[in-house]
Amino acid sequence: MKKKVAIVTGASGQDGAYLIKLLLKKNYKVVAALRRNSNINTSRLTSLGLEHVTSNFSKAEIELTEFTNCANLISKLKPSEFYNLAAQSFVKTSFDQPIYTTHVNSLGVLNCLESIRNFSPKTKFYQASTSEMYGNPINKIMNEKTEFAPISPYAVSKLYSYHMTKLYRQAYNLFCVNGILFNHESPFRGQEFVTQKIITSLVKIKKNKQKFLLLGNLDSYRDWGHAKDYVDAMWLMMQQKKPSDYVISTGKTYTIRDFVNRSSKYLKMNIAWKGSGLNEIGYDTRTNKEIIKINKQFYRPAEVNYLRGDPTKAKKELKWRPKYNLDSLIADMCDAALEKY
Ligand code: NAP
Ligand code: F7E
Repeated sequence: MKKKVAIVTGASGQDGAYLIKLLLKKNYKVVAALRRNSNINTSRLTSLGLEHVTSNFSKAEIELTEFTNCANLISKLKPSEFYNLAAQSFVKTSFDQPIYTTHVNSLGVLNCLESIRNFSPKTKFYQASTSEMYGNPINKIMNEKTEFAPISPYAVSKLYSYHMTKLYRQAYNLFCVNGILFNHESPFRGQEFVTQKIITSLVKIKKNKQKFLLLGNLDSYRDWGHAKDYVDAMWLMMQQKKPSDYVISTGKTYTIRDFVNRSSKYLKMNIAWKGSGLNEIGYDTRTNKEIIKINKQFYRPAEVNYLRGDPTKAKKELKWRPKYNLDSLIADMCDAALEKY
């Protein structure tokens, strides 16, 4: 039987690497779509053994904001599945670069959708939508029916593509799905995101390679899962008879402070807190040394305070079964950091 071809944008990112590995395991021919960089930045792919071109794995250049790049790649390969994971994905940066963020996260997605509509209408399309689109709703648990009220340029840009993805499904009958994914982490998580920053810093502090961990708002709640589980859900969405949108989350939520406490416990560090607001500190109870400080620069102009997703639809319709919980996610990230540093 002829192998299915899948294109994955954002292939150098956290999810891209895990998804490509999964698709290759499922016997796809995979094209890793990457943008030009002055340095080779495919270390995540390399660490999964994906360095060289093989009969099933190749690389292609794509800059999402360049329509011709999207159109040429899609019209040439006419893939069975197109996973759009590329984005300016850091919420804080979106406040400093709102126009760039919108170009990539909104118009870039429209470039892909238009290319599929015009040149390969049988291609199934996955859009990496996000729980950030909810903002701060009244509901304490969010599902596919919860109203969106985005409060960052990132979230607004993603809401545009969410609606476009839905529109191309409804207006042109294309197979287009939105995965509304809540925060997901892994040893591949970028250094600037809070989970990786906490774990990497605690490991370095433990090994006397760093003095302090500087954080922003400790009181926001996040629903954190493992990226490996979440790429399974992406693939499952694309195998359904009918395209639809799905929330992917754990259903549990914890504060940033909880995440620090659980990570330090795993690393056998004893941290206690004192003070409040900008004056709060975390200190090592054995040495009395201050190791965590709050710094205003890590606060955002507007904050999503509480995220907790209801994955009932995905569990029922996709039979999605995540394997990790918060503690096994933390263990995986800590073990990787301990080995690295
Ligand atoms: P990530 O690690 O930041 O990866 C983003 C990828 O997009 C990188 O490969 C990056 O390439 C690429 N990219 C950025 N701008 C591009 C452009 N103009 N043209 C082509 N490629 C571009 O993100 P992630 O955590 O894997 O997330 C994957 C997707 O899911 C993103 O769309 C993100 O917004 C969304 N999402 C993530 C989460 C989460 O918790 N991780 C939750 C919900 C939704 P470079 O390496 O060259 O920079
Ligand atoms: O922040 C707080 C911060 O940057 C989480 C992206 O993948 O998930 C991610 O977005 C929370 C926020 O992720 C620091 O204020 C405190 O409340 O790890 P984060 P995010 O903004 O939730 C969503 C679903 C996506 O779609 C995004 O692409 O942690 N926080 N102190 C801090 N955050 C950071 N980064 N650094 C701090 O020092």
